[in-house]
Amino acid sequence: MEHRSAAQRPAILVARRIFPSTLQRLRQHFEVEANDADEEWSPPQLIERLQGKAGVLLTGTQRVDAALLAACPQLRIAANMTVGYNNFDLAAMDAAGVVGTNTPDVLTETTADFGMALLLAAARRVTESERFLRAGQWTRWTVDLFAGAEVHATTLGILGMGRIGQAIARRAAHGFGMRVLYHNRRRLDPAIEADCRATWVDKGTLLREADHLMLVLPYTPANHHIIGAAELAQMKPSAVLVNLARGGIVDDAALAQALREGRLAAAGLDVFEGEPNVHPGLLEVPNVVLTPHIASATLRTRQAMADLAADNLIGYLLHGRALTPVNHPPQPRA
Ligand code: 8YV
Repeated sequence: MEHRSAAQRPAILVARRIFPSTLQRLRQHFEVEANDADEEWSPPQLIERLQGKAGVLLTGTQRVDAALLAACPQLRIAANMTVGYNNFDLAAMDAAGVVGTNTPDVLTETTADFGMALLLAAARRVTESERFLRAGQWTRWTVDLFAGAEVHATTLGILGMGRIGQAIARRAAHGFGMRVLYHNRRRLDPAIEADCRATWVDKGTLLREADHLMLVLPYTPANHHIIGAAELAQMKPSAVLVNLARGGIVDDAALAQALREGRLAAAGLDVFEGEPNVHPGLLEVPNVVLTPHIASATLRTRQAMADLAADNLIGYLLHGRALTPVNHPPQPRA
């Protein structure tokens, strides 16, 4: 452990409540301002607390943009405790010389597990039938009571084939005997395709041929509403749609309408446009499983994410090297 006097230790901000063990480790290296009350700070409040801080640990909801960077001249690194980093304005961070980091790998398998959970729950009507049972409506067996959609041996379409997409493909192909089709900007290496037993197709083919569609692509302005009314219309009416990625990738209003009109069998959604608000149309339809952005939420994985974010702060501010940077500013702030 390095021992530095308070005057020598960089100051950092931890913007949301995290695990005590991670905070304790950060306190061994830094002057830490924490947010034990877990308040959600507005952009001006965040800027105020960032004064004099060289680093910040964020949970992905606070934006790091040109205005914040200009108002926080001592900030050198923003360490997200998330794999997605659409809260970073990377061009502004590059221009300001501020490094951004994320937490890849440590959440891949846990998040892929949850993708399968949402697919199975939506296809097999788990939450819908549980609500029925809890409401005391289950009085007798009937032959088609909550008969759902088949999952095993069907065709899974995966849009976005990064680490999480690949982990889902392996589960689907090896565990559920599914045929896996994927669409990604870049085709995967043939060895990875073989390991995932996945075949690249264009987006239209993916939409038309998938019995179920899983969305695991990053949110970028180009991906805004990449699944909207036109794309939903190309999908099979018997299909289940799962969104594990980010709100805004799906047009939630169009999805609610498709579900209401029976143009799609069901959906499993962990992310929403404008979350924590959920489109009222989605709350009204029974054939949708809704979860509050918890795909990475096991204690072990969240701990690993917090630790990796902390390691990025320690690595960069004390040793000049971030572990998992998402940008490389040409002139980093000193
Ligand atoms: C996070 C996520 O839990 O890593 C991501 O990109 O979406 C989730 O794992 C969420 O962003 C809050 O930290």
